[in-house]
Amino acid sequence: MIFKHATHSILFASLLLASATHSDSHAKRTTKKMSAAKVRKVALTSDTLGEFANFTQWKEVAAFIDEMVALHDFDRTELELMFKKVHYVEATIQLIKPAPPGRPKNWQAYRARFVEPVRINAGVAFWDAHAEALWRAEEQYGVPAEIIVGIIGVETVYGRNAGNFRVLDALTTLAFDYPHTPNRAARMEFFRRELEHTLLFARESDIDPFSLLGSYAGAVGWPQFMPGSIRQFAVDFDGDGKIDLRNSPVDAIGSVAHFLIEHGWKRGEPIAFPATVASTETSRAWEMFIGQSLEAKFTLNEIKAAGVTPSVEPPADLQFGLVDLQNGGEATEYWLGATNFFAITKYNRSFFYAMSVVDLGRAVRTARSR
Ligand SMILES: [Ca+2]
Repeated sequence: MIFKHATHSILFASLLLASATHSDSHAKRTTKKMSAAKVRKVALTSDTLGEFANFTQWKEVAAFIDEMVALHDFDRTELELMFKKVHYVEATIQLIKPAPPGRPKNWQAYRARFVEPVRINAGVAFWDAHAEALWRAEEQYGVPAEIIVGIIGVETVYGRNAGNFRVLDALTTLAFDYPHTPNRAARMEFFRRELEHTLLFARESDIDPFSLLGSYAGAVGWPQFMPGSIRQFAVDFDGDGKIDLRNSPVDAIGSVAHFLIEHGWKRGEPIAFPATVASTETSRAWEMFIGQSLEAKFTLNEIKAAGVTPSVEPPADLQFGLVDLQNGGEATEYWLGATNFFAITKYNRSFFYAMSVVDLGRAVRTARSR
């Protein structure tokens, strides 16, 4: 569940501009201080990730503490003690920065990173180990096992890449020292709210907030839920009385299915249909369906009339959106995405992501049936 919807070229240009006018030199100082030995240590253990930044002396952190005390009745002294122990993690700043403009988007190259033998074999083992929970999630929520298997595989290779950053460190760093991008204010606000959710989740679950580990962006566990999503959508699917997405793959399975249902997944409905588009200059009316919002809101007749031809005839009573999967210099692939396709894009707002989930899930199911 990571967020990459910025326009790369614009972002990169303004990053260069921003670095010249950056008044808070903290980020730069920490970069310089990262010796090779330090970097090596950072890579080895989560305990040593980052360094003390005295966050309690940051004006914005003090304001955040005021807010938490006023809104949620947190104990000020406890919060101050906690923020004294939070580390500044330069790596999160580097990793959150958008990639510099590079090669054009390439679906086949993207897909090859996720639909490959290591991940497929791990998916078969995961499905075998958790067949009962996957079946139960499918029964209860109507989300097919292969879609849950696809998501957890693309997210973390079945728990192998769940991340070792302390969520408190990552979120505090991003909430108060986000890199200077055009959407900086919105991103900082987002991470502040996630930090708030982290504190609330820890209190509600009676756990030490420092015990939560996750990605550089604060996404937790096998399914990489942000803390806000944990509070809203995660479920205790193994029935042990607590939600633990890092140590309970069964909780992860139920939570992924519940997330999809809450984002519009419809039991029994199809996901996507391959299609071709009219190619003459006079018949490119279908281009109006490109770059629309992430929902299926057009009738089949509307889409066909604009020059899109499904290769397999979809049910006429469903609505669709046009999915374009660009392949660099090669021909773009087109699909008609139904509501369930767009439900997957709510997990990560990317056509490439959603289609990789579908393809990995199918590849695992096929491998398992051999
Ligand atoms: Ca549980």
